[in-house]
Amino acid sequence: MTYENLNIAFNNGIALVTITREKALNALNTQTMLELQHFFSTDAYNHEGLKGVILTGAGEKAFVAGADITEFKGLSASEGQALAQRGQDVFFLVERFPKPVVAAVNGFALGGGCELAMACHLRVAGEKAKFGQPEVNLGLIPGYGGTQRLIQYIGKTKATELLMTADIIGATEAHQLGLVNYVVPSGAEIEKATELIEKIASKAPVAIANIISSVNAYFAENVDGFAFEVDAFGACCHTEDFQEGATAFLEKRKAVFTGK
Ligand code: DAK
Repeated sequence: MTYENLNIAFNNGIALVTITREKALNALNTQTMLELQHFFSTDAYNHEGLKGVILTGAGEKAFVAGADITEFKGLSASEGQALAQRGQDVFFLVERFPKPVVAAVNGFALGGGCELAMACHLRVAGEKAKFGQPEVNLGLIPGYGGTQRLIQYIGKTKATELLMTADIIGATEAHQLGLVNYVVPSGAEIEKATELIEKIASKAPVAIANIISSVNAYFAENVDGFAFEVDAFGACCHTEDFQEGATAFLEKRKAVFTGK
């Protein structure tokens, strides 16, 4: 696929994916969603030695200022439902990607942009970043998982308030609420995200993939997370990396993992 709205740069095993609709504050139109879907279902899997993915927005103003409002005027109920389902499916691809996906939030993360950041495994916010779910201002509710993931991150009390008031919060408050992992000076988001991915890349890849799926299992419908963890633990025991990790500990040396 030729990407029109994503710039993808692989550097030392890290994919830096930049949404490049700066004039529209990187709003998620249909094409951008298709490109994200394609990347997280094919190219990201096909890149040998990938350590992780950083998602960010072009320019200094916005990570993503929401779904593209110009596209969803006049949708029927069934069209809206179909669009929400497709969007949720794309964000599940991000959330279920077996390597770390870090959002480098460099500005507005509103509506679908906040939802995209929440679908990532970790979030690094620049100090000028702003978060919110302002859909009720448009007579809508979040459709890409925002009502669910916001509660998962910050709890029902504050999430309900933000969802109903459409209030926008800054990076420091987002950090205090547990919505973001780190706040860094503006411009240092990608550096911090890279540091996180490099740290995670020094661990056993199969274990990391099983952390991601086990954490996701906590929130999945009809899944016993504890039983899931037992199976995931078993899967790790079966790996060469577990043998290497345990042996390296006993030999008092640093483990060298191969992902097998
Ligand atoms: N969509 C399209 N264009 C957008 C946009 C958006 N979400 N946000 C900004 N832009 C465009 C503006 O229209 C403007 O375009 P031009 O006029 O220059 O052509 C350009 O980006 C710069 O924006 P502003 O001139 O407004 O810049 P300011 O600094 O004055 O304000 C702002 C920045 C972020 C506060 C403001 O742009 C703003 O309030 N933007 C909208 C934020 C918002 O409400 N986001 C959408 C949340 S709703 C659905 C599923 C999901 C969703 C919807 C439906 N279905 C399944 C149906 C999700 C919806 C959302 O995300």
